[in-house]
Amino acid sequence: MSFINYSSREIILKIVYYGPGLCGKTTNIKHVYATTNPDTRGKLISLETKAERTLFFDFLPLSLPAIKGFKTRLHLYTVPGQIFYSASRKLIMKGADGVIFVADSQEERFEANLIALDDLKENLEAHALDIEKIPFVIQYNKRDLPNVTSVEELRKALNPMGVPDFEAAAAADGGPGVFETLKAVVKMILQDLRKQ
Ligand SMILES: Nc1nc2c(ncn2[C@@H]2O[C@H](COP(=O)(O)OP(=O)(O)OP(=O)(O)O)[C@@H](O)[C@H]2O)c(=O)[nH]1
Ligand SMILES: [Mg+2]
Repeated sequence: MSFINYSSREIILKIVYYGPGLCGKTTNIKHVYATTNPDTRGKLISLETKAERTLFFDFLPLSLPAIKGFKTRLHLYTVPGQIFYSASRKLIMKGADGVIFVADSQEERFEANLIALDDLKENLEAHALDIEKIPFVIQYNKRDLPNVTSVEELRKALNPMGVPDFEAAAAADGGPGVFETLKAVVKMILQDLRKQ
C-alpha cells in the first residue's frame, strides 16, 4: 500500500488519525508539530472552521531516517470528526498505510466512540482496506479529565482485536501518549513493509 518510488528512492507512509468529533485528533498532530525538530517537519496545514473544528483535514509531513537508502516520509492526516463530514472522511482514508483511532475517554462520549469506530470500518472497506489487516492502534485520549471511563471498559468496547493501545492526554503538558501512539503505528507499518 505504501507509496514507494524506486526512481527517486522515496517512501511515503500515510497515517490517518480517526475518531469522534472533539476527541483530540488535531491536538495530537499539533503536539507532534510543536515538539518535532524544524529540520524534520514540513508545514502543518489545517483547514478549520471558524470554531477551530477540522473542516476537511489537517496535514503534516515529517521525515524519518532513510531506510535502505530510501528517503522516508510520514504524511500525517486527521479526518474531521463531525458526523456530517462523512464524505471527507471516506476520501481521506484512500491509500492509508496506518490508522490511529483516537477515543475520547469522557463518559459522555462512550457512544460517540463506538459510532466513529463503525464509521472507520465502513470507510476502510470502501477502499478495500481491512481493519484486521491494516496497521491499527488505539489511543484513549483525555485521561487528564476527571469524568473518564476506565481503560478496561474502553478496551473491552473498542479493542476486542487486542491491537496496541495507549492512554494519552494530548492537550496536557508534554502531550503524554502522543508519540508512543504514533511510534507504535509507524513500527507496525515498517514491519509490514519489510515483509513486502
Ligand atoms: N483536557 C483535555 N482536552 C483535550 C485533550 N485533547 C484535546 N483536548 C481538547 O479538546 C478540544 C477538541 O480538540 P481537537 O484536537 O480540535 O479535536 P478533533 O478531534 O480534531 O475535533 P474535530 O476536528 O472536530 O474532529 C480542544 O479544546 C482540545 O484542547 C486532552 O487530552 N485533554
Ligand atoms: Mg480536528
